Amino acid sequence: MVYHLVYGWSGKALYIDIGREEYKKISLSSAVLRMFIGGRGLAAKLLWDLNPVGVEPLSPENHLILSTGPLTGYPIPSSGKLVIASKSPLTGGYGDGNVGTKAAVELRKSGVDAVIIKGAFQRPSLIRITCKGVEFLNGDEYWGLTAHETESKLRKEFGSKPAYLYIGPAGENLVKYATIISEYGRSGGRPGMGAVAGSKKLKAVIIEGCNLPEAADKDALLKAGAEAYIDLKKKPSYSFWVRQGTMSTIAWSQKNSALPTYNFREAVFDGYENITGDVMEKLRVRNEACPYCNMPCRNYIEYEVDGSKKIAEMDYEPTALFGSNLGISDMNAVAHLSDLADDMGLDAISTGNVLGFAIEASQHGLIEEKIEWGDYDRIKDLIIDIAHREGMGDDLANGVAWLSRKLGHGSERYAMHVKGLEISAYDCHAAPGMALAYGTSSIGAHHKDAWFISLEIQMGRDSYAPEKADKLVWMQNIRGGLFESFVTCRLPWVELGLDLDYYLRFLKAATGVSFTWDELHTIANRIYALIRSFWIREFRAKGIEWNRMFDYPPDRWFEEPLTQGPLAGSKLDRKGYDKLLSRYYEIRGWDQNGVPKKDTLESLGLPEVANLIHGSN
Ligand code: PTT
Ligand code: SF4
Repeated sequence: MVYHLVYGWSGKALYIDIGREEYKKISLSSAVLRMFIGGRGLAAKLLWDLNPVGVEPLSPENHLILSTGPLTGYPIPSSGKLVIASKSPLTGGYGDGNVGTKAAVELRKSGVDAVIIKGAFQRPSLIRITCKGVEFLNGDEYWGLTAHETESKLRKEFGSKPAYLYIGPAGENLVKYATIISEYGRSGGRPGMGAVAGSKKLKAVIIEGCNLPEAADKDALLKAGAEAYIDLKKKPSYSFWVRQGTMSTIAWSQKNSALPTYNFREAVFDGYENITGDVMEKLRVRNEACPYCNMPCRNYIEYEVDGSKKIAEMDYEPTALFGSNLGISDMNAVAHLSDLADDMGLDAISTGNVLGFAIEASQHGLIEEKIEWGDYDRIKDLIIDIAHREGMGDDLANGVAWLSRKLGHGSERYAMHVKGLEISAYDCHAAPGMALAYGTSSIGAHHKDAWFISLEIQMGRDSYAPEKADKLVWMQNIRGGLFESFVTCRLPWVELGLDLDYYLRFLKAATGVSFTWDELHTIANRIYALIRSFWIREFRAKGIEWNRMFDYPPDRWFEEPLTQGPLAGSKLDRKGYDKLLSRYYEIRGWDQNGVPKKDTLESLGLPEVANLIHGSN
């Protein structure tokens, strides 16, 4: 294969067939890198090209991808991020997640832009990636360990220099929303990337690199990075951000009737004041940053559980989903449940949703056992049972879409998911634009692609104006398309308002390419069209034709108005949502079933995708 010299990228991917214990480096052409950039874009392209159509997600033929982008690991704000992607066992579509850890930097230093893992080990194993190559190691002694135990044992055995990505019991037991964990509390890959690793009997990836890829203009990169770091520190919200990070969102969501409460039945919670950023701040013992970040938001608190003191990392989403969504108003309890999710290797958002659904279903008599809101002890045990697929946990491990299909009796109405992925922590009874963001996100209901509700508050909560769809596409392109492909943390822009034009400078200095915003938006449109096509291709392989109903949020938000708080009486309007969705498709160049049109795919440089989706004539 021809190797194209490119700055800012390595121009290579490491293809590891773990079933055969073989590996090779493959070239990534400069054309592909320029069309998809890296991270999510590159992962989507690799999955489209390499995965057999209709592959069973938990079979050896499904590929697990770790990918970085041309900005990852350089000395610019918050560049220590990595994408983990695969076909999802939870949704059957494209799935990915983002982890902020040293693993991102070590992977960049290992001489490749992506690692592609195929096959399955016969017995529990580890892989070690260094600049010299790949080693396949026995993992028997690691299988069965929790995530925290795994990190500690890896550090003891391999030292503190390498970085580690690994699964907990949930991944081993193929829980459909198991994630991949790193540095004890970083969790990535909500739609079951941990289960994909578990199905391959891959307990951990150890990465130790040597050199970052050469940048086109190192001095310009250092200069732009240094300016951006200084700018960030001068931002008015900087000091509040480093004190509370994402935890300040609890009070914000309560104030704005967006805090998921009792399985998204309500959007305000009576006990919210016990789980706020202010409470967290009082218990905080330290905060940490992902690599190259000068606005640390990883807040650790000391809390008490069963008479002993422990440390947990606190973020908004797990706090809301284990707190208000389950009727728990105690910071110690929420901290312990969040830490347990990390230790088990479970996605906290999906776990909180599944438990909320189970409590509600039990109250409707659909589950034999009566589980009460706020029953911390039972909830704690259920999390462990889910991770080990024991008792009721075996069913709960399959996610709310599966569960509601099994239980029936109208429970689909309050199964809070889109395309099978459980909803993250923003209630949308009074937020049609945010509902559309969930409806059209690339992986199912996740706020990663667009935290639209912040803009929606300025645009009018009850408005269905078409501008909301226009703005949503713009926001998705930047967040879900570009930050996920650069790959850097988006929060310097989202939370502190770092000027986006810095990223043009970073890209130019890293790659030598003078990207324009027009070109970058075209790239993002391409990534969205390719990911949508991936879903369509995989659903067709199961005999399901794609239609717009896949882009709808759950019925609860349309049918059961809020009964509490200043927005009591609010619910979504179906016709209004439908109009917004139609407008969204129009802007993206997709037909009214949500299928990218043939000429859209062709104009985005995806003729082979157009042929597969629409036929060749
Ligand atoms: C992310 C999702 C989020 S998004 C949160 S809190 W958030 C939850 N965190 C979990 C956790 O912790 N433990 C656990 N067992 N499950 C969890 N599930 C949830 O996972 C995260 C930060 C945060 S904190 C956010 S908003 C931003 N996300 C970014 C992103 O997605 N892309 C990007 N380029 N930059 C981002 N910056 C911020 O990173 P997923 P992380 Mg995570 C304990 O993984 O699958 O993407 O889902 O990434 O390293 O933990 O950083 O209020
Ligand atoms: Fe990590 Fe937070 Fe910094 Fe983003 S802002 S890089 S999530 S510490």
